[in-house]
Amino acid sequence: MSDSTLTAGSRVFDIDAIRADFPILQRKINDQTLVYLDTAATSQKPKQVIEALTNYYEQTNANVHRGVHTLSIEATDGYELARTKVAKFINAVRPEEVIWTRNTSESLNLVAATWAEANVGEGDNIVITAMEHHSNIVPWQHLAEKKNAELRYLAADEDGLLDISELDSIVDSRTKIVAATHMSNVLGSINPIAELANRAHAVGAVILVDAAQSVPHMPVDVQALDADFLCFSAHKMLGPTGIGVLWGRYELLEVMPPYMFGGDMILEVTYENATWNDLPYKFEAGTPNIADAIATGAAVDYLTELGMDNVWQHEQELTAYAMEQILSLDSVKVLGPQDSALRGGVISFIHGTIHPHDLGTALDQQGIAIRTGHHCAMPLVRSFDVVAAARASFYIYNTKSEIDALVNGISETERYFSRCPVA
Ligand code: 7TS
Repeated sequence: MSDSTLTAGSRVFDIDAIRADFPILQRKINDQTLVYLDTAATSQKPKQVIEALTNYYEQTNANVHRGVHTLSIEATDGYELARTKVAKFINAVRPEEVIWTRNTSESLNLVAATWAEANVGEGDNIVITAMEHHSNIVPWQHLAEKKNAELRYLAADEDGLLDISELDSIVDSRTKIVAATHMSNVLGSINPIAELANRAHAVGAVILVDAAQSVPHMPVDVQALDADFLCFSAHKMLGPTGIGVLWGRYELLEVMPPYMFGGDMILEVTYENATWNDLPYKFEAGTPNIADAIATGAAVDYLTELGMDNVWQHEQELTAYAMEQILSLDSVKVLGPQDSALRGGVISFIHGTIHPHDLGTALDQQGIAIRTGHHCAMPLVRSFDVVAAARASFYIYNTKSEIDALVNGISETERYFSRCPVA
């Protein structure tokens, strides 16, 4: 398969045309063309998203939900249209179920501080997995301590897949919430959310899905997953930084207390007290991130036009190719499922003799951007008896030639270090 022959249902997945939309891909890093393999940290942005931001500030800029003048009406319409686009993208029942937040971390904290604060009591338990990002661990540790509740973990097996053999005993009648990542940002493993949801609902618990690494890459349908809450960040899916989404089932959001207080989230205020606005505004205190919401709508348009099935297929093919190439290096161990069909486009690896930071720095000299470190999943990375790993992650703009560049870069770095005298 060449890089540009992937066919899409409705249009050709034309990698050259896609790459031409991303101005940053023209940049030289250390005199080499940028090879960007760090989308799991944040994605690059197409000109359509950048233009949505510029257009908004040049043509519309006004506050929302409060003006009768043209600019304010246009800003409000754009802001709400973006919400509707996101709702459709994840198949929400209604747009009011989509709450704008700052990022996945804030969305997770919102649920912990409102729904869980009101529903988790002493002796109850919260179930998460051993492969969570810190954002889906620390809020629960904090809540469990505060409420005298127990934090339980579903383990990962030796292939880096979620071990659900103990699901029925770990999720029990005292479980109030199961909070799990849809796709691990370290292992690439995809978790069986519908199965977790089934068990959670059987014991009267709710399920929260950390979809930071799935919504950008695969079709995600909140109804098909039978989720109760789902969180993601725009910056990992072609959108701007500083904006994210909490989706929740309407009936749950409706009875949840507010997270922050202030303008826009109230219905009526007296000197003595206040009543709360309808959804989604109850959770959107203060002037929201209007420009970035509108640009998130542009990102959703871009992905929708490509088709999420095609995005996923492209990444599956890249991942299969990358796994084959990386595993052919004797010196490298890949964390997580060795079968590329069981993972998304995130490959963390450890080199036998070269520290990840040295590898990352040497690759940067060759224009290749990867992430190194604990990937904000310290307990998981440490369970492999290391404190850091290197990670390459892929998106719509990556090609097989870039994977070749990575593999050659690793070999080149090996040759360089093998020539270094050992002190
Ligand atoms: N959950 C998962 C699964 C993530 O991968 C990340 C970010 C977050 C939550 C937090 O998202 P944020 O937008 O609130 O920061 N993951 C990464 C990463 O893997 N490298 O940098 C950020």
